[in-house]
Amino acid sequence: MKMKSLKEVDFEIYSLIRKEKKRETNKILMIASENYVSKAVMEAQGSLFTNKYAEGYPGRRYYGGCEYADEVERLAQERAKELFKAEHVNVQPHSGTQANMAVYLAFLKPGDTIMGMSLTHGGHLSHGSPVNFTGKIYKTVFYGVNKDTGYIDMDEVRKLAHEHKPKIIITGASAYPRTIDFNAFSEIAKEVGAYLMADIAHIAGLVATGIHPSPINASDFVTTTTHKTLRGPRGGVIMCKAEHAKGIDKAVFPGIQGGPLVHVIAAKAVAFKEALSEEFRDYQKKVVNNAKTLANALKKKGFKMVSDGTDNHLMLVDLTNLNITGKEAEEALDKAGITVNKNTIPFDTKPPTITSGIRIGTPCVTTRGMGEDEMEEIAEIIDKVLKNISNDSVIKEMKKKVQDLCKRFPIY
Ligand code: DSN
Repeated sequence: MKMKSLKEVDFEIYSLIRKEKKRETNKILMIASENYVSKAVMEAQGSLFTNKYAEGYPGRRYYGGCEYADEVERLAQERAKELFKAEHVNVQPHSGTQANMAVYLAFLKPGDTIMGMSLTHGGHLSHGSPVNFTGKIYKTVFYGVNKDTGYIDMDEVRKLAHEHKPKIIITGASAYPRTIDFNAFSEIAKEVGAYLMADIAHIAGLVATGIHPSPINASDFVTTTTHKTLRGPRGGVIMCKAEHAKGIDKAVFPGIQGGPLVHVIAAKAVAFKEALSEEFRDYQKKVVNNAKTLANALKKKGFKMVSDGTDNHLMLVDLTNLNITGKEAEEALDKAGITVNKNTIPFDTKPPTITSGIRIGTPCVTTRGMGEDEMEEIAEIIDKVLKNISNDSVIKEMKKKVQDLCKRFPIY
């Protein structure tokens, strides 16, 4: 077979990749769940392991020719175990939601009660949202944050757990800026005889480097994505105690998935190796410092933060005092070259398509090498844009500043 380049075979897709590269290069990406992977991760993910079928697990596959796929998967497992100090790891889930789904399939029956953080308070779709399979298959109970403090209301968690006796309690969030007390969740789960699952998709990089407390000992299951703060390829992972290993592995394959994505598992292995380095720990420290600096700078300019700040890689800005919606803020910032996402704030009165807030994260800008000075500059730009959302000349002026910052901190 004569191999042709992408440009020759499909110019449309080739051009779109070029455009995306420009977008990722020339804009300041501040979506808290995104990151820039290393070239090594991309090379592994773009490798010819995409050609290989490997249903099953290392040493017990349903296909021949898996000797190298086995080695790849074993390396990924061993590195993940070392990184998170986990007893057992499954690196096959295609995504974070698939990882969660496998835990539920393994240990719950349809109609069982699951308890998770409300989506509008910062939780995730796969933690019981009515529009997700979890909300359709299981009975759901939601806890949230305290209205005054913005912190998870552990008294409410305990009260609801005792009242509803869930089979599983889910901790972990997509838009929660504060440290999660996994031990407190564990105590409550034990009191009511529930399993505890910690979904650390957002904070995995912080957990891996000890910057956020680890839920490994406190939980029965820990799930994560690999592409957020962990800075790997898009995908999921499940970690669990050895006693649950068989159930988890059977639930992933053949329970909910067929052939694993060996090329993605190879890229996960590379990312885990990178995450074991001192340099990665330093990166995670900077991610958190940058988030704190940005949140403080915005606060000084009069911005209101849910929970009044951040302990991790993200912040949730409550825009109600500015009288603009999350949607308007997202659009105005994007025009100036800063990409964030509109986000509901706890007790939001606006729908998720509009929202009263925006979520801002620092993993991408920190990967670019930006530091505290740049966070001050970004706060200045965000402030000017959001206080002048209809003023095109201010937006233009801010766009220039964004482009200048991007030039000083190239990505690849
Ligand atoms: N994990 C969500 C996010 O935080 O962006 C998407 O599912």
